[in-house]
Amino acid sequence: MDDGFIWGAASASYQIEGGVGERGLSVWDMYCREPGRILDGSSGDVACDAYHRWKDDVAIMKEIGLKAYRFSISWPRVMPTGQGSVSSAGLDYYERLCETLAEAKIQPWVTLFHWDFPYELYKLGGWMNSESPRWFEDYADAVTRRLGKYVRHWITINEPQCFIGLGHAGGEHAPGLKYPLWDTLLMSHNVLLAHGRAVSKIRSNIPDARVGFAPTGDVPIPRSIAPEDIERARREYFSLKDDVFWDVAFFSDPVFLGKYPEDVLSKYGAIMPKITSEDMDVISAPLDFCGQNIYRGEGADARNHGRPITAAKWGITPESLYWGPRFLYERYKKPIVITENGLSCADVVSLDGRVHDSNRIDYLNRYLLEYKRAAKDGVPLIGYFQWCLTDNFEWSKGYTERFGIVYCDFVTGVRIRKDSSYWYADVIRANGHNL
Ligand code: IFM
Repeated sequence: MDDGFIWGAASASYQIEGGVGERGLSVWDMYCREPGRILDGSSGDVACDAYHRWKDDVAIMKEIGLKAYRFSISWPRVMPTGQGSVSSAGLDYYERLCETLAEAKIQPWVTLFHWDFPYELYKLGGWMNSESPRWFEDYADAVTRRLGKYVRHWITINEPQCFIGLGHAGGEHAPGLKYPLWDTLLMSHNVLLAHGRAVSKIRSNIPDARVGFAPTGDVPIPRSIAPEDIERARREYFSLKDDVFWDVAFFSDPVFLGKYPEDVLSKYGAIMPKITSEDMDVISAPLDFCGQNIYRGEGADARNHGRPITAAKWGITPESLYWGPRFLYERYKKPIVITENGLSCADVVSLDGRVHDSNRIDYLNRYLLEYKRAAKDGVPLIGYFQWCLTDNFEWSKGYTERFGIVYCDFVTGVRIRKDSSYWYADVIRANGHNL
């Protein structure tokens, strides 16, 4: 990879922090308390206890040689009721983390929102409330004022597909609602406005900031490299799906191109909120990079019985890390950062006290080879964030899925580096030349 390529790992506040008594509540706190919502009946109340054990995590990151750590800020930790008063203790926590990362020469990449929406704002209508973009802007202001001297890289919002699509339309994630489409289209528009307002706020508080956002979506894999197959996959990637929230273009075209896709407007225009050109100017405030979370592709071998899958039963499709970045770069013309990629495995601690996650090494190796191929074919790649540093609370799956390169014992809080973390350390040291 180019010099300066960012090798990182990622995490999210609700999934790792715990420290629930030391912050305001989020919709995930409420959702987890409702019986039957989480597969193993658990919650993020303690999780990896990173709120108290963050120094252990930074020490491990240093051992691995990570160049960057992507983590998210808990909005209700910074603003317990989501607006108004700011908790200086909450911000102190993130400031100490950033300081310690700086000492370890690890760049912080901060995500402002990774799904833990303040419960008090939810009671006011949440993302449906037309004030929600302003709430988010005020929160972004408080965070960037305090952390601006440490943090240059910012990601506004993680995977709107999930917290709108799964959270407010499908009912499988917090807050567990099944709103009609016109409401969720309105919410999506407010989320996009919130993103745009936060971008401007970040830039006014931190003039040299580098800003992006981190949506997701499965990548159609061309059947062959015949131009017509490539074109078919490209078109499919950016066209309307049965579920509009999984259309990559639905969230990314407004942000990068300043307009909603035509197919969305023609199918749903009548139930979309009123959209003004001023709105679109706010939403399309220029970004520095195109972040994308990519885990899998679709198409190529979907009918192949016995094809390789992860513990979460997601198809293993390394080519998604070639075609996704390539298609995104062609359409949005921004340097690419993979803001999440990884897999869950049924990891165990072996009798020798170690975690031998050879499946994860194989997966990461294959995906990174494809990512490197994209670079060779001219796609500008800035970085790669493995998901995730430590095993953690995997939303409605609770602790039944382990995605980390570091094992977490959720009873004792003890961390054990998995084999993949040693392998990843070698890749980082060689800047990918050993792949
Ligand atoms: O754990 C999640 C993360 O919070 C968002 N992206 C996908 C990951 C794995 O499911």
